[in-house]
Amino acid sequence: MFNRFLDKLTSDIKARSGVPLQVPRELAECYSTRKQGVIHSWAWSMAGIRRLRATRLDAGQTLQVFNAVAFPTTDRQQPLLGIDLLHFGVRDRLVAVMDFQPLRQDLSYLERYMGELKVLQQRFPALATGEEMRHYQANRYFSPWLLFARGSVEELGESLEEAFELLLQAYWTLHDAEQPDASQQAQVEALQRSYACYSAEKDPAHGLFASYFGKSWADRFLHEFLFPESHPLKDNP
Ligand code: BLA
Repeated sequence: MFNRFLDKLTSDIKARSGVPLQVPRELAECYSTRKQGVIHSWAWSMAGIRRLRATRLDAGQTLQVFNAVAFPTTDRQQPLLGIDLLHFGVRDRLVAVMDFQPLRQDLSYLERYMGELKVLQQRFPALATGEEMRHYQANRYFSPWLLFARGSVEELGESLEEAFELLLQAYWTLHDAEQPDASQQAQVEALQRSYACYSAEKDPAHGLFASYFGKSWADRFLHEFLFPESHPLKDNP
């Protein structure tokens, strides 16, 4: 059900001359041997974005997922783009999270980057229902204006697609306006690494991946593909 989201993202990446990054074959595509399900992943780099990754999990009526994160080059302090959309078909339950994930929470940072997201939140109240977080802390790498909702396709579906397109557009506008600044590079690198470690630790998807593809695949996917900077043994640029 999220193919149109993936198509929109990839066509934007193409229009911006994104270059595919190599993803190890076993991580790029994996069929479950335990349940009905397949997971596909892609990654690109482009001007000002060192890594933009996307994942589609197709487990039929049980679960559909579209997940994507953009990691800007470290000469940019701009937030990461974070998208996590899930649909549990049997119960018709959508979980939709879309955010400009901030590296810092101080007011000047938020004021500098979150204006357009705030506008989107006001425009799509159905997608910003003040859901409680159970796994993550809301003030760590999530903005106060994230779009986060749980509900049925009928309740959320239409606004979700529209909001996704506008969110992408707003992120590109923010991205194009950003002035690279190499003087903050070490700090941004540390903050992005900390985001990756935190996200890898808290990611509620690990158990789900393990149940479909086994624990060792899930560990590898988490530390090698989703959050390579969280890898305890590798020193990633
Ligand atoms: C929640 N994300 C979830 C849940 C699952 C996933 C199973 C719990 C469902 C629930 O709360 O009802 C699944 N996450 C995935 C999958 C991938 C993944 C399959 O990363 C893999 C590719 N999560 C992100 C990003 C954001 C994010 C980039 O990966 C930011 C927008 C947010 N996911 C996010 C939030 C929740 C969530 C805020 C709710 C968690 C909570 O309640 O604390």
